Amino acid sequence: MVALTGAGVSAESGVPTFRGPEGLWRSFRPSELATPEAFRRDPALVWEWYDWRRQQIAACQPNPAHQVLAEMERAIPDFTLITQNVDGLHQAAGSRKVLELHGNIWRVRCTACGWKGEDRRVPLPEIPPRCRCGGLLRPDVIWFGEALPSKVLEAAWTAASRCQVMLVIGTSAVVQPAASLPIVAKRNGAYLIEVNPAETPITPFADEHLRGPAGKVLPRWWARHLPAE
Ligand code: BJW
Ligand code: ZN
Repeated sequence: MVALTGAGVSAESGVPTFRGPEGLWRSFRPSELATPEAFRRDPALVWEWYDWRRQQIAACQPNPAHQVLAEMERAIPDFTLITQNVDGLHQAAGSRKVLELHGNIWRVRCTACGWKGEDRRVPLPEIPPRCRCGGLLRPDVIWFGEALPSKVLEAAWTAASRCQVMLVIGTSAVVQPAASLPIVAKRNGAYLIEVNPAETPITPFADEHLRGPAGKVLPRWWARHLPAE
């Protein structure tokens, strides 16, 4: 079993989604904040935005959807959680193995020496933050036009092509290559269940569409499908 999550799974925790009426992209232009070009042009501006989002996320707790996914990992022997989210809320809920396709907002990476590490300070004391080597640090997330971490993508692709059931939760399924994973699963015979209050490009391929907020819908679904003791 595979679960693929997107920003919608964290919406009920208070983390803004990207698209939709209250999404981040209503107020901010992706090309000015979430591309390598934007960072080269104005690292301080990009870091101001990430520092603000880190402060928002730091105040958020996992919700019942994150918790149920952590329970699924404990209950189902072959379970893979793939997330597009960078907020770390799956790990905070107790999920141990999380394939993070788009990185993690709590990690930084040096643009000069390649050093990577965790930095959970909010707000950051210095913007833009610098590495010990003097190089500019960047958030260790994947921006538009950047390749996804190859090992993580490979593991996600393999899991998607082998799974019998895929849950697709809280993603608008428009950002590639993540949006192809449900199609890969379906093409290989998986049963596709979508959890989302809205329709997405995946809906026509889904065997079931559980319409509603993940924090309500997923615990109910799980209660009905709990594996026997
Ligand atoms: C609820 C809910 C509730 C609300 N319960 N649900 C092929 C075709 C066209 C374009 C491309 C293509 N291949 C690549 C591209 C370009 C691009 C792309 O896909 N663009 C499209 C937008 C057109 N892709 C890329 O650039 C990727 N890189 C790449 O392909 O590289 C190729 C390459 C190879 C080799 C060398 C070099 C390059 C990288 C994509 C990186 C995405 N990055 C971001 C930012 C991450 C860092 C950060 O957080 O700042 O990732 S963008 C943003 O979108 C973020 C998300 O992870 C991602 C997906 O969003 P998600 O999770 O789906 O959220 P929303 O907001 O869109 O949807 C929320 C959903 O929740 C909605 O459906 C709601 O209804 C629902 N919801 N409340 C359940 N309570
Ligand atoms: Zn460095």
